[in-house]
Amino acid sequence: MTDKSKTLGEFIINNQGEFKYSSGELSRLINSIRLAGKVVNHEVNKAGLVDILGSAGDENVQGEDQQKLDVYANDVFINTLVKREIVCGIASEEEDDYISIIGNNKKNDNKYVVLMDPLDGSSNIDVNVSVGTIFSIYRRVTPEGSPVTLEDFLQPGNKQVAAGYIVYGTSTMLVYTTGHGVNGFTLLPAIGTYYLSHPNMKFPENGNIYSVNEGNYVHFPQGVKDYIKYCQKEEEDRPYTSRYIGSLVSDFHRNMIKGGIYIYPNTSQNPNGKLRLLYECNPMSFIAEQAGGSASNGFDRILDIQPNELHQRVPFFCGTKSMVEKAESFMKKYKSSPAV
Ligand code: AHM
Ligand code: MG
Repeated sequence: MTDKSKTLGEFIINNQGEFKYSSGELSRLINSIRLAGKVVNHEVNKAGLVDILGSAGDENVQGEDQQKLDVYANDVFINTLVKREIVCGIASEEEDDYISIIGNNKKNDNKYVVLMDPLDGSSNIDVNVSVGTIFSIYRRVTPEGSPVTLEDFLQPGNKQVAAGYIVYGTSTMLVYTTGHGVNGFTLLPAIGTYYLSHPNMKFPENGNIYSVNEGNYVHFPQGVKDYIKYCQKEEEDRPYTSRYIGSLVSDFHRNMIKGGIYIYPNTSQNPNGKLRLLYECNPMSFIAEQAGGSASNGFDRILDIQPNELHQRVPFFCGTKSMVEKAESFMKKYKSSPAV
């Protein structure tokens, strides 16, 4: 069997031995995410056909409008994980607080917690632009069998045991890592099976794409302004190409395949940036590093940040290693100056 005819199900079983404390629990968990992803994919794909678009009328905990599909995706992932009783806790970008899961036997022996952004880039849904699900998995740090606590969720990204995303794009792909490289699987919708289409994904050594919302330029820190000017300068292999979808999963996915950097910096209005450390930046950083890339807050490695709250935001520079290092070198010039 060639690698590419391998299904995700087969891949999970074949690679189960890679997990240090393998008991099949993590494999079952990834299987559940695969299943929930298919359900969400089905709904996302018919979004233009049914009356499901528009705001659900609620705001999420960050005060942003929730689209109906956000709510739907959040429910699908939570229900799938809760009903199958394979995690002890869940934290979601769409929930105010974490969820502790007690099994039917009123005891929970599961070892893993999941943190997720069930539908990232949701402002793109009603214009038919790709969106994605991002997930991050940790072993709990509190004793098994007891309810989870905040401590189980506030772990630095370097403690992740697995992370991944599903991109609902021109085709739907699930890309994930368990710390042994990154593999991408494409969904064949007719039969509902994911095939290993992108084994051992790696950022190309050099990149020439920069992805940043340049409309916010005036509010960027001087280091980012200077880096953008560097990207645009006619010299050596530059100017680089600018590509910004405004959907993190899609921007990251393209940059990982073609070579590029994604930046969401701190701005004068948002001193910590926009993206969430636990639901977006940590999982993407784990994947980036496993694919030979790099991720930073402009100064330090994202995966080494000790989180202090669930919905914490952080500036994000992620992609081809040499490009992230270059951007950091511009940031460091102004380290002692005010952020903006
Ligand atoms: P969301 O979690 O509310 O969807 O926000 C995250 C999204 C990212 O996918 C995207 O890269 C970024 O926000 C775009 O923000 P902006 O519109 O400010 O450029
Ligand atoms: Mg998001």
